[in-house]
Amino acid sequence: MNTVEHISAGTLKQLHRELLRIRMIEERIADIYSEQQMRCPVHLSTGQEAVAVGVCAHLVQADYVMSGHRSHGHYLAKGGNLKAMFAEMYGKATGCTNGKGGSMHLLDLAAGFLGAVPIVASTIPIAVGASWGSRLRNEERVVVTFFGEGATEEGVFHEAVNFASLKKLPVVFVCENNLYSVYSPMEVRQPANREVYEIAKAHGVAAYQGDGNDMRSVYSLAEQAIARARHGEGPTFLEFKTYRWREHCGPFYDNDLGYREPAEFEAWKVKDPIVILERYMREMSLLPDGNLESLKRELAIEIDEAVAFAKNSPFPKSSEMATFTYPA
Ligand SMILES: Cc1ncc(C[n+]2csc(CCOP(=O)(O)OP(=O)(O)O)c2C)c(N)n1
Ligand SMILES: [Mg+2]
Repeated sequence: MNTVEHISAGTLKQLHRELLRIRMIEERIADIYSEQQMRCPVHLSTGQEAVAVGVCAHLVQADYVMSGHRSHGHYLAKGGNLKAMFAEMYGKATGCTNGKGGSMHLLDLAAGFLGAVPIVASTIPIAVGASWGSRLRNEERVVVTFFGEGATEEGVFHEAVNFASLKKLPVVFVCENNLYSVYSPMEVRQPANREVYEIAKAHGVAAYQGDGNDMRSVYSLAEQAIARARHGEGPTFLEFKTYRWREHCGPFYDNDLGYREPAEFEAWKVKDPIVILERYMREMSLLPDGNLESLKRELAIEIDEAVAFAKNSPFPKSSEMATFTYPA
């Protein structure tokens, strides 16, 4: 795939805003989690946000996105409602799944966010099925499914990629390879010298690898993959190398557990996707310092309002415990 060098100034500013927004939202979650009012587990994507933003920038409302346990960035980048997300995490009736799902079951049909499910790899076949269903109904849409590299170790991943390849479905498989599945590094899970994206190639799917911390790399690869899908050229698999900063599950850091080296962590922190994008934008004179402070203030107010909305919302009624569940 060619790299597209030119991204307009307006687009760069939008990408930067969304990147910063997701970072600030998840950092707020980390800050307030210890209040113990948010009782669901949280899997933060701090450090990985550029993948969500750079991919979803090419989607329209009618397109579908699905995700897994680490889904906040994907939900928000697809246009999910922030107030409904916080309310969901507080278990409130105003939450995007009526307060019954929590962080790992976000869903916003109005935004085309078809849902997140924490069973690793489970949404990959659902996304492919949604795409097949759209084809049968003559509805034109691209479906993007986000997952970690651990999901490629589940059998259903292969079945789903094979079927999408066979039917030339307009699906983009987006793998965020953050090097770990919980505490297990790649060395103990997959043969040496195998690249994850090569697995998709074996199923006859176009597959590419990019730098998940470089917004421009993500944006360009996603632009081409989504254009291929829209033009009937079939599925694409994109593997983005990236790194989760915080613990696998929860608001803290877990480097003290010893499963990853401090030097590795520090090297990835230097590659902060926000720092990389801001450096480029400053070189292009697109980011005066003053503007950044007012942008941060504006985003902080939006987050304050969403948290207050969530805290002030009612819990679901006990008489509604079984609604929207199966069997109801
Ligand atoms: C089928 C299944 N097996 C195991 C788990 C427990 N589990 C939750 S997240 C996770 C790690 C997944 O790693 P990866 O797909 O690389 O995503 P990451 O957490 O790194 O973003 C595991 C094993 C699960 N939720 N579902
Ligand atoms: Mg992983």
